[in-house]
Amino acid sequence: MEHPLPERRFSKHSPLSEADWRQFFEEGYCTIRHLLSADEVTLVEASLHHLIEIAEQRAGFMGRHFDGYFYYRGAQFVVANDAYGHLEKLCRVCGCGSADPTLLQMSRHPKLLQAFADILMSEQFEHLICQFHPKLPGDNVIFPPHRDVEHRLNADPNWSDMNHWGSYVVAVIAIDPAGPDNGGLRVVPGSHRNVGLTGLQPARSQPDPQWSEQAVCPELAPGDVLLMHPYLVHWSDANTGNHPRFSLLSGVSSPGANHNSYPGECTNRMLTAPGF
Ligand SMILES: O=C(O)CCC(=O)C(=O)O
Repeated sequence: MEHPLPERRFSKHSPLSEADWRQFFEEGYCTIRHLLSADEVTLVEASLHHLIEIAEQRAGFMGRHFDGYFYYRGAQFVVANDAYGHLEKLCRVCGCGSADPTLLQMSRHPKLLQAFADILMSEQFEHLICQFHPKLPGDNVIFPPHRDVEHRLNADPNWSDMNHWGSYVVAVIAIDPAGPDNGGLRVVPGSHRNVGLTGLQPARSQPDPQWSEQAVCPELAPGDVLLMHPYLVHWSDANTGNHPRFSLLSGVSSPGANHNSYPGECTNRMLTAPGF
């Protein structure tokens, strides 16, 4: 049976082809190749390395076995320290655009905003997520199976599906090559279907044994973007490879869907896609 599709209203400047757009609604995800240029990737990479240096310096003040978060310029660094009080792992930096203007700029890249407008069917949206995931080899950072809507609901029990098609989209911007060998994202095509806000259970508490077999791990090159539907089941395993898997995440919601503040002074801003 064909999955129903919304009416496409903002295709004019969108970097998504008709096939990409359909795939997003039919399978729950799609990719955009080379959204960032090589020069833009290099700039982002330098900024992300700087965030790691900040994490290493500041973690020293947090003490032995510290496992929690601290703020720097409004960005929330989620870290764990070892027995000597050194940084053991940097799990993520939420609201990282607060700490670095390049990251904010790239998380609001004009082409990305045009894709967001196309998916959310609105030229305006609220910027909620601007996040760095380092996923260094051996750091053992994992993201268990979940649907992003679970996080939206945890943050805001009054979260509303304003556009009736999920009202949220996240872009995972690859800064390093990403795939099954370095803890790449695994997505379960079609797992966003027949899911709604009412009675939603965490994917973790009701795992479907078929997810592991059905999951795919899209290979991404630096500058590529994976777009995910908020009801899509996804996860990532530890990076057991030899190369980092840096990604910059940017997530936006339909106006009126969210009623909570997200970490980072760069978040909760209403954005308008250019050119419409
Ligand atoms: O970056 C990853 O490996 C996982 C990201 C993810 O699952 C999320 O942010 O919802």
